[in-house]
Amino acid sequence: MRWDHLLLDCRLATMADNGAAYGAVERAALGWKDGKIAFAGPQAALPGKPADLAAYVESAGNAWITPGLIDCHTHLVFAGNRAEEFELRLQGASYEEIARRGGGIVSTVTKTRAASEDELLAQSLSRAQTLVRDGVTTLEIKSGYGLDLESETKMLRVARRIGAELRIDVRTTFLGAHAVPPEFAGRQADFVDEVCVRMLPAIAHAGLADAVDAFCEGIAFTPSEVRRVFEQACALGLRVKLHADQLSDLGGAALAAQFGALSADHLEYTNEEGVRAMAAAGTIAVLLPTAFYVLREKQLPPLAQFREHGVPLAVASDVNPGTSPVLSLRLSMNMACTVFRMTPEEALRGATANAARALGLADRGTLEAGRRADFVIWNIEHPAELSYWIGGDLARRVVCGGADL
Ligand code: DI6
Ligand code: FE
Repeated sequence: MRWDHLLLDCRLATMADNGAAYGAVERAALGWKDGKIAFAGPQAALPGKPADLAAYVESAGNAWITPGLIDCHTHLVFAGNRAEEFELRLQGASYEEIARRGGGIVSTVTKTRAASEDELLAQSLSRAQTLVRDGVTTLEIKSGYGLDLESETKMLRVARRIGAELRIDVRTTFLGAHAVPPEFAGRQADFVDEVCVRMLPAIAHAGLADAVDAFCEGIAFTPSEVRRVFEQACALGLRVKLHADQLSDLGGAALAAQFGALSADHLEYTNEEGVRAMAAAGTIAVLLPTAFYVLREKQLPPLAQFREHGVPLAVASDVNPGTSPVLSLRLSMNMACTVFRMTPEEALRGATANAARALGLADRGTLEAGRRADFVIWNIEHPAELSYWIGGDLARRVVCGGADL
């Protein structure tokens, strides 16, 4: 039962809780078989001679290796872009004003509906490819720019096809309650009905969604509307997540926790009661600093309270055409440090171990025997560099499920 592959002379940032910063193990080895890690630890502890242990043995030349990055919150599948809206915002219009005028999310809906499935794939694939080159091996993608059953399923199929094309793991999230589409203007309750009664069951039965999300906000859906969506999701056996407290405090974090949400995301305006509820429910806080930066928000998420109450922190890109046209998870990690004052170690844990938890995935996020062989070999001298450099070509080799990408 030899391993497929063994890397010697590694420096592992395992991100496991082994007492060391970054879960680091130096003078280490990493072996894998059938897509799973067989060994991740000190080279001196290898259970035999390298040549006897694995079919293929090579030296990593003392390079740093981390778990594959996990981008646990994106809206990466969409058509067109919103550079015009960017210009309007620079002239003083706010994100909310643009949304209320029928721009914003709804303008992306028009383009996404009009695009064929292949067009949508072509436009979205290159974005995903860019993330992967920067070290992403698991990518969450939300729907929410279709807003009718046919277009939402088209988006989710495109998301799955991205995973197949790039040989990464794509997790899909149904975000029907993202915005009210034009044909339901003035009939928001009817649209929530449509989401709950028609779209959710069809998407659940087609097996197209791994989770369900909603946008709880003054310009989007009320807590009681979100509650309806979540009740239906839970009845269909799907876990939930929530865009919560991004622009105002509607008690979104506590609402998410009440439904045992995998994560609550954004959280700039979350109050202490919400933080406590998340801690008690084991809900992960997904922080999205690039969206905060693009919107030039002022209210910082309550980082000190999350730490104090032991709420695990994840960091994601929130790739979307309106508030986060970012194509590097590492840039979001950089901003998590510079803008939110997280440490580089918290940022890396947020894009690996805690991002896995935000997706309900227990089989990845750290370098440990039995986990998926998803990892990145980096051109760096210290793991803090992953948050320090802005841009750059740092990933030397990206491996997903034991296969080189
Ligand atoms: N919050 C976000 O950050 C994105 N969606 C959401 O609910 C923004 C989506 C967009 O503006 O297109
Ligand atoms: Fe988002």
